[in-house]
Amino acid sequence: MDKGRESLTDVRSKELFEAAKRHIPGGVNSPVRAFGSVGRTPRFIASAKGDRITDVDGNEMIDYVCSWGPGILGHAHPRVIEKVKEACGYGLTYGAPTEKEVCLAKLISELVPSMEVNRLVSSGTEAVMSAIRTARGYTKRDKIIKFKGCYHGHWDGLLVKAGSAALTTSVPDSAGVPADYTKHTLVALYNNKESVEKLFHENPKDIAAVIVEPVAANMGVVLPEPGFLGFLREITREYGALLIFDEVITGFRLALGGAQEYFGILPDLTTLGKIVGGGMPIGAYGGRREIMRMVSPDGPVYQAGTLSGNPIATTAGIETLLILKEDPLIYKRLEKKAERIAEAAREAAGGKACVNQIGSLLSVFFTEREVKDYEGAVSSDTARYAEYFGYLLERGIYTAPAQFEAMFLSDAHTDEDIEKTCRAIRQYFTS
Ligand code: KE4
Repeated sequence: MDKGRESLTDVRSKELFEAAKRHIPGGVNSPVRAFGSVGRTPRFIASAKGDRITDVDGNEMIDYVCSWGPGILGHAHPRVIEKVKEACGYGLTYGAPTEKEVCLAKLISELVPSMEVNRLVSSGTEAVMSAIRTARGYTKRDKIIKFKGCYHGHWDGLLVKAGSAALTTSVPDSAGVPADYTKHTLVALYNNKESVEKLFHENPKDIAAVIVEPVAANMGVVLPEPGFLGFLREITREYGALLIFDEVITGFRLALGGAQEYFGILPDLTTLGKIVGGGMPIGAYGGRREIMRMVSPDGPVYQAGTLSGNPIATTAGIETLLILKEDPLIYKRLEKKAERIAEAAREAAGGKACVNQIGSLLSVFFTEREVKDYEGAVSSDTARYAEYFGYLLERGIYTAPAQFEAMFLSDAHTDEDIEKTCRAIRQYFTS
């Protein structure tokens, strides 16, 4: 048996996957879960606790997906579970305002001061589409700038790719999205100031907002070049457009106040998801009062949601944020864990891979180039990544099942499991 290879079966996962494919598109409720880009049967998970997940065949694995970010405290944190169980006894949803929504709104404003006023929704996508509608309502402009390789959920207007005319035009990047729905979406290049300046010069009075992942984590982890976020802050101010930080991943992860605290750049609007719900479905968007008062029922921008701010989700979100607030040293601990893995991978890869890491986010790119932008990211050898993923999976390490995703650390990752992971990564690169 290969060093560290565990006797893993996936018989039950295979059975469930076949059954799932008969009733669910691709057998999954979100495409990345299908393991398509790593060419394997997805593991159907039965339970999770701390930094471990256990699949339906009984394989226990160290989890670096953490449900794509929400799991910053580790799975099934006792305090969160206890509060959620208690809340269930009072009913699951009322469709009416509750004290917990006031509590979470105040907590979000306290931890992310630029979100003076915020609205809860049920996903990051909903937060993004609502923030953009608000920006358009506030500025009375139609165009939006997004960045190639950044992902902001599956809202029609942002499912775009650069059109034939270089970057200035965009065309739908999904079937079912009418060209009309993307004609106001302009595509720039991450970390490329000139591509943004060009779009503003061509559309000086038409751009409602620039939306950006302050740390790109959907082309793999790509850090903003020094000064890039500050540049976006200035050019949007200069042209009267709003700056939207999509902090669905970075919110409460890079720092308690998210990327805007980490980099010291304040956007006009922020979108949140993942951690804000503590594992339950919550998204949020917010910003200055003068902008958010555009939102119904205060203002003319309509947005609504049956389960927005429901008492169970807000319970999980509040408890998670309180735990993070009570223990700000968590961010140093998280960063150290990620640094250990990044350093092990960098050393073992010996230039054969590029490892980007910031805070508790990291990606191993199978390219000898430095990955500082979209072009660098897509130069990666995705077949090598799939092989690396399988090597780790067979040794009980569950990392992102796609090159263009991030690895997530949690406070529950033990030193022993981090060391086991570093050992397996070293073995991969030297095997
Ligand atoms: P949701 O609608 O999936 O809650 O959030 C959309 C979203 C918005 N903004 C950013 C920066 C995001 O990363 C996401 C969703 N992230 C993906 C992972 N790359 C979720 C995983 C999935 O799609 O299953």
